[in-house]
Amino acid sequence: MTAAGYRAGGSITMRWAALCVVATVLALAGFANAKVVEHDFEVAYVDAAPDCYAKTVIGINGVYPGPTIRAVQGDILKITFHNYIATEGITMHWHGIRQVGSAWADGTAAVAQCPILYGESFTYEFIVDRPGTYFYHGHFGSQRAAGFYGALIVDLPAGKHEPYHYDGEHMIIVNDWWHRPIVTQEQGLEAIPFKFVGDPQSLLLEGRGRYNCSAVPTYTPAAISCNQTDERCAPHVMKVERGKTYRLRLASVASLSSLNFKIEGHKMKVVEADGHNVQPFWTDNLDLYSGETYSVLVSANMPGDNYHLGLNVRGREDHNVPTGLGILNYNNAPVRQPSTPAPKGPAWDDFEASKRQARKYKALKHNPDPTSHALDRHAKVTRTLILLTTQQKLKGHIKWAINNVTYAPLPTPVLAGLVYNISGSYDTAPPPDKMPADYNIYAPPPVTETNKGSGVYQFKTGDVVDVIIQNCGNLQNISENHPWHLHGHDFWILGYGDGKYDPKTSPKTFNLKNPPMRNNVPTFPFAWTAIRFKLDNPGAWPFHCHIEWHVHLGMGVVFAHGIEEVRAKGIPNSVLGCGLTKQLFKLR
Ligand SMILES: *[C@@H]1O[C@H](CO)[C@@H](O)[C@H](O)[C@H]1NC(C)=O
Ligand SMILES: *[C@@H]1O[C@H](CO)[C@@H](O)[C@H](O)[C@H]1NC(C)=O
Ligand SMILES: *[C@@H]1O[C@H](CO)[C@@H](O)[C@H](O)[C@H]1NC(C)=O
Ligand SMILES: *[C@@H]1O[C@H](CO)[C@@H](O)[C@H](O)[C@H]1NC(C)=O
Ligand SMILES: *[C@@H]1O[C@H](CO)[C@@H](O)[C@H](O)[C@H]1NC(C)=O
Ligand SMILES: [Cu+2]
Repeated sequence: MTAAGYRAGGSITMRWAALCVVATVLALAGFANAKVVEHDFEVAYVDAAPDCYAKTVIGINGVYPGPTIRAVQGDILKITFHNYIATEGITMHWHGIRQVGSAWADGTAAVAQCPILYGESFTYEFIVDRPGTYFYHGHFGSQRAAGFYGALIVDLPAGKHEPYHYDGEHMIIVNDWWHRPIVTQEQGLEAIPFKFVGDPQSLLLEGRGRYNCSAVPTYTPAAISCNQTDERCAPHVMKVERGKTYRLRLASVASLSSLNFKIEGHKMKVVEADGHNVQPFWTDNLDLYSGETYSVLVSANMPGDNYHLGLNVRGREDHNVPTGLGILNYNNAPVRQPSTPAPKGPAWDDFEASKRQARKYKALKHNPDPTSHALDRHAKVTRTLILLTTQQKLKGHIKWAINNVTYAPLPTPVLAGLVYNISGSYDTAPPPDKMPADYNIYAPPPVTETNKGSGVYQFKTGDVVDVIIQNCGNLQNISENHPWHLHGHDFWILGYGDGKYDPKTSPKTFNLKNPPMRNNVPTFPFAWTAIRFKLDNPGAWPFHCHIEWHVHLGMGVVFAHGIEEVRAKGIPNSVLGCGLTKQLFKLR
């Protein structure tokens, strides 16, 4: 293991035009004491045993999960990745960071940049302009599911305070976990017949869970991999002192499952969602969809020494996936998992409970953070997209499609394709804005064959866009949650509605008073979700289901705007080199 080369307060070297952009933004935003936060991340396969079952994962500086990055609002992050994996390219996405003025640093393979190849290094350089709870994760293939992620926390500058009080804080990344390698899982999804990844073997808190090794047949190769006394799968412990209040930051990097988090005997006051403070509300269980982050306040005001932290599957039949367990430990008492029953939230199919909770999120009236804009309810909506999400087939392969197009990334990054106007780097025909008005969402598609595409929804800077995501059933007419994540922008959540979206009546139900601003939103079974956002950050930005296996099957689109501005500022050559960008260097 190599120690991360951490340096703070270093001087800014004007290496790229892009950095000048960052510096300008910095000066404009008036972050007086901004510093440069640098890290060196060496990426390699490492042996891990998150749930007692040894497995090769993608580690950073020899560890899994990756190190927590901490910075102050306004800081410039300069994170250099060195790829030591001989057989895989890598990229890193900074989830929830809008990349204002640095679209090339968003870390999405096929959209923002070329993958970082074996033996190569690449530096991400961007400003963290908003305080909050974020995370970073690989965005090439399904590498997030291979353990390639970590936390990113942005603090308020000294002297500024959140509109809530706490004495200490903790961070827990939650995840669902499989024993089979991602390449095997991906191959199954692409196969005919389709082989689904199935239920997770475990649920992890901060990279720790527990698989029942006695269930593994002895004298099999699997038995050698499973060791219940391996200390790497000792439960995660959250230490508290009685009488104090803690800010618990949570993030879900789950590949498939919607999750629900509980603390035995304790209520949680939800105060932050996806980097925005929200109107506080109390709950005894918290739904977390993949891609979401939260802060909850927990008062350590109970007698006793140890309480369960519990994580359960929501939204899809879990076939008894065991509760992921951690421990809330008081006053340094001896740590032990309580013998009380594991905490359980609502039943997996209690969607009404999830909808009630989703509707509790409201924007804070007086938000001290000016980057959390309130919705201008008089703003003219310049375009409305109604995106129907269906499961269909492409020459026998199961796919997810948006308005009858399954997104198939091409090898040239879309941003470079647009900036350099490279013919053939994406489909120039724009994908459809609307679903067919007479579409029956309560039945599988009448014609299951879909179309493969790499088109881009192009907008003008300043456009205000409403996007309706219409969820329906899969090929078996089973409808599930899909959490949607937007890169480069936050959006207002205007509302959720059951059934089919009606352009005439549904908008009347929108919350235009205090919609929360977020970058992630769930859709519920046979229901629609409406969001609005302003295109004010030039670049090419994916909008996709955050379920790793769904995006792999084409459940996403790309939005772009302001390419002239990106072109004027320039993108670094380090993001080029693959696909049709090779022609820019006149390679033979
Ligand atoms: C673990 O698996 C064994 C064998 O299947 C079973 O007897 C035991 O009850 C399980 N333990 C737990 C805690 O589930
Ligand atoms: C299981 O892990 C413990 C603790 O690391 C170690 O002492 C023990 O030898 C391991 N057992 C096997 C069978 O590898
Ligand atoms: C992009 O290239 C095409 C030809 O491939 C040309 O017709 C078009 O005008 C170019 N667009 C811009 C913005 O340069
Ligand atoms: C699909 O499921 C929905 C919701 O359960 C149901 O109302 C509908 O009748 C089903 N459609 C078919 C064709 O089975
Ligand atoms: C989707 O596209 C396929 C292939 O072009 C076509 O056969 C089918 O009718 C389309 N479905 C809808 C609902 O438009
Ligand atoms: Cu999905």
